[in-house]
Amino acid sequence: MTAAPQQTTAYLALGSNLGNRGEMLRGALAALQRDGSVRVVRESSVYETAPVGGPKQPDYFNMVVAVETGLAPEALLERCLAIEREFGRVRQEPWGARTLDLDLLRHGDAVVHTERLTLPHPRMAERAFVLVPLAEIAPDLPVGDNTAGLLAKRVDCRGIRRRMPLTDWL
Ligand code: ROI
Repeated sequence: MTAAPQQTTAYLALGSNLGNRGEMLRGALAALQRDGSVRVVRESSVYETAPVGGPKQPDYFNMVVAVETGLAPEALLERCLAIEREFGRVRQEPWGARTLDLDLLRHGDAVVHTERLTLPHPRMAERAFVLVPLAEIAPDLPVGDNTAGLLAKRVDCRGIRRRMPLTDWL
């Protein structure tokens, strides 16, 4: 028996605005947990959100999950990118519509600045479609000099509609 690797709590943001958006989110969570190295421990509701930035495109489904994982940040990023590919994401125009977007927001207290990965995620403090679901599951989580809960109260929430927990709804 080898000892289980040190577990870290990481936060992931999921988004989809093409195809069956709910199925995409649910499939992504199943794929993440497939080999036992990632376990979803908290799940926000699903929010339907107006697109921010980019070309004209359909509304998104967004949610945030907390996971426990022994994977290091780069390995977890690789896993997210592989699942995006599996769900048919083709990176076409930047900021354009996508079947699945899986972003790493935080990995414990890791601070990472590499070409592929910046942690904590540099834009999470500005994005209502991330802050609102994040505040639902982790209001005290630090985001910059603030907390997710405080920032979610201040951010412009127009265009963010709470749907329901993924499990109740599909
Ligand atoms: N807008 C919303 N509402 N949700 C997203 O997940 C999302 N993702 C993006 C951009 C194009 C910035 N806009 C988004 O990458």
